[in-house]
Amino acid sequence: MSLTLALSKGRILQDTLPLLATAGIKLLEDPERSRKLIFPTTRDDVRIVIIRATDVPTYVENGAADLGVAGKDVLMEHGADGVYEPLDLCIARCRLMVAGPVDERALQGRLRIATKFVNIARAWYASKGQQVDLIKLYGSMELAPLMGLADRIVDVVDTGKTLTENGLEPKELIATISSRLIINKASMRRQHASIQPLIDQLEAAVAMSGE
Ligand code: PRT
Ligand code: MG
Repeated sequence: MSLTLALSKGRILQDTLPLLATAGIKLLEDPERSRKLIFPTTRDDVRIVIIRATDVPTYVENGAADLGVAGKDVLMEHGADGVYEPLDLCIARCRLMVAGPVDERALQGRLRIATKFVNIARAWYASKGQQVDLIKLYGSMELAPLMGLADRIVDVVDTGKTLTENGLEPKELIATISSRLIINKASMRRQHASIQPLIDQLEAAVAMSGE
């Protein structure tokens, strides 16, 4: 039996690799410099697939990958009931925020909210009993208020530089975010003997990196 781990390029890959190294899992080739999508590792029984961040929960939920690493924002948006989420890897930290123009006139009527996180935004405003119009975007949310497409955006914020440079500011904090290890439920039963030690090693690595 072998394990397939789903990761996304960029910050999640960069921050997960050092944690995997402590479990003896290293890539033989740099995915950032390759067009391949499946990568063997130094462990014969572990391979890594590189996919879009938002696709990681789908692969793991359906068992196409046994394990994955995904931002809590992505898990909240996807609805992660179908997977186990045993470990906070404490990487790729950021905040999920409502943001809007620094200079804004008094808002009237239904707010127009532009976001790629429509489920999160819907739940957030529903919890406040506020009726809003949601506008689904796939990127560059910061542009929407500047162009008059929306009053506010819901997006993840790290340094806040992107907001500032576009005349926006955080208005409300929805959640603090970090990336989580997720595991397919059937894999967890069938391959417990190889998955549990991996969780334990990653947990130790996370604890070490926090010290
Ligand atoms: O980029 P792509 O469309 O392929 O997918 P993605 O954006 O979902 O993936 P990726 O790799 O960019 O992000 C993966 C995960 O990293 C997200 O799901 C978050 O959990 C986490 N993360 C941490 C972030 C950031 N920090 C972050 N800053 N994700 C995105 N950003 C964006 C932010 O929205 C802004 O547009 O980066 C830009 C710079 O942020 P500031 O605040 O530092 O200016
Ligand atoms: Mg991105």
